Amino acid sequence: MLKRVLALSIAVVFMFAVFAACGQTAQKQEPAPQPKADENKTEDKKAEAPAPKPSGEQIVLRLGETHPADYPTTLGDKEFARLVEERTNGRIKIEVYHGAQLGEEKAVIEQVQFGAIDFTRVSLSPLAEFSKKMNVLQLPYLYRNADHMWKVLNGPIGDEFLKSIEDANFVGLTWYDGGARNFYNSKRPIKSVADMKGLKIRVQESKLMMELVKALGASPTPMPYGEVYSGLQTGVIDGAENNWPSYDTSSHYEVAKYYTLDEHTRVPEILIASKMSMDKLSKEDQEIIKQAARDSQKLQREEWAKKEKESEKKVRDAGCEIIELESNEEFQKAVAPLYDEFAGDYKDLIQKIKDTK
Ligand code: BDP
Repeated sequence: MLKRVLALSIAVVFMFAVFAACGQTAQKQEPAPQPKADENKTEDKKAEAPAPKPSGEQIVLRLGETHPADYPTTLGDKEFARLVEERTNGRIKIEVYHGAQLGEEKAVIEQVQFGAIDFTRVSLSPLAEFSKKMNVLQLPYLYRNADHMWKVLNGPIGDEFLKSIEDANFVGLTWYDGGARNFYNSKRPIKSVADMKGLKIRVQESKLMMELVKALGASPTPMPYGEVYSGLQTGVIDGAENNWPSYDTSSHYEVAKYYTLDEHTRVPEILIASKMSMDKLSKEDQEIIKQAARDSQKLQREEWAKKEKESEKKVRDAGCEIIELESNEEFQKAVAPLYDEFAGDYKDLIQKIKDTK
């Protein structure tokens, strides 16, 4: 709650600063007002290498991230920030606010849209609500495996999608790994679609994810990530769905021990900038930022591969029941109608994705 109030007041103060600065023609941006540093944040600061001496006016930009400080996406964000700072000799500083300090994903995306927050790393699911075509890239069972997904994302199709969100006032910077998502719950092992019946499943704030859960016979409850643990604990929801690292680091495995490897979606993570913030920078600085984002993907994916294994081991050791399906065909069939519903206009594009080798 306190976090929310804090995030809201930062947003209000920041909006005021943005409006106040509107009449000015200068390119420079004043450092944004800072939230009170929490303990983690203080640790972060200590851990950072000393910043290179800035030459001239320093530009301070903010990046919002939902995950904890050592989560693979946060490490990717920090690598991005480090590269930008290094390549501009400290002239552009990007502060990474992890742990949803700036708010939950949907609220942060809204603020990025009107320039109150400069960058965020989010899941594609909530972003697709702002740019519907993005739903294509999170269709269930779209990619054959992780390699296939990376060929698509790092090729011309992925580039086109990054560009496509400019219409919604975002600049797509790069993709990060988010693995495959699986269902988990506190009631019973899910071994077939029939076992999903009647379960209350939390979903991201995404229409496609709601319909996916409905198609499997369960009842979807959209909810911000930060509220899921208590939702499971109090029985407001019976389950949710996520990849290994999120199942682990959110501690959901403690309160929902049945985890079924159905791999219904591979939802890419995406790093985006506010178009309003980018437009205030010179072309050269925009290029530095875009390149730094692309270059940060390597570290994020390495960290992801490590974390996936660690998290799997951790939740198995903790006694969670992991259900391996002989085949997920039954799940695939049940969710197939979503292709027409969410991507009916993009049949050729879907074929191109499927044909990507
Ligand atoms: C995680 C994503 C995060 C989402 C979260 C969720 O990394 O961005 O917020 O799932 O389910 O896998 O909301």
